[in-house]
Amino acid sequence: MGVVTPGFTGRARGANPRLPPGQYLAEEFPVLTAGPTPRVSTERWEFSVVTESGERRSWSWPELMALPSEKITVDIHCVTQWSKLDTRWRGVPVDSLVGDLDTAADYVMAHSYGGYTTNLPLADLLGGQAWIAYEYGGKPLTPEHGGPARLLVPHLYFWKSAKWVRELRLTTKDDPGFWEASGYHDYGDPWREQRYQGD
Ligand SMILES: Nc1nc2c(c(=O)[nH]1)N[C@H]1C(S)=C(S)[C@@H](COP(=O)(O)O)O[C@H]1N2
Ligand SMILES: [Mo]
Repeated sequence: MGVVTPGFTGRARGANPRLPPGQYLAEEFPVLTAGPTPRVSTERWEFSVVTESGERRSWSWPELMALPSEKITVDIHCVTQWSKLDTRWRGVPVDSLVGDLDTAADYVMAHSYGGYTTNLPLADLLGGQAWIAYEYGGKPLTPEHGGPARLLVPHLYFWKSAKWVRELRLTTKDDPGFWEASGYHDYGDPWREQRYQGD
């Protein structure tokens, strides 16, 4: 080593500043699902938030649709290294679903139809950082991408954005979810490249 070839001194040279380390730009929208795609009709769809003491709040599809929603344009980053910029969604902020619940919980386990789980700090779902998203690109979210509704937490790696989300379970302890239990990072900040446990 010791020889520096001009033009190759920095990997970041000319790189898109919106791309976290180790990521590349995807034009398409890849589908990443562990297992089959659950088909959940909006008639039987239900979403709940449950506190550590067992207090439960549930919303039917019409009830979710009746809540104020937001249009969101965000960059998303998958741990398999694709990022997609300026993705457009509509959803209900998690703040309005969890906001005034009586809880001392610091963590959340998101549970999906089909059995997928992922863990996050409660604080990362609040403050306008996370949504229950039901539209993508101006259209209803397709089943492949988590429709009728998915969690959207764009500031963390995209495996935290649970598709077909069914329940947010508030907990006082940080238990690992599906990917976290097989070695993926508990937090998953793409800007700190927290891909695996220990990163
Ligand atoms: N229920 C469920 N949610 C999931 C997954 C999954 O397998 N099941 N995969 C995760 C992973 S690893 C990624 S990168 C994104 C992919 O979302 P997409 O298929 O819409 O691109 O969903 C996340 N949410
Ligand atoms: Mo992923």
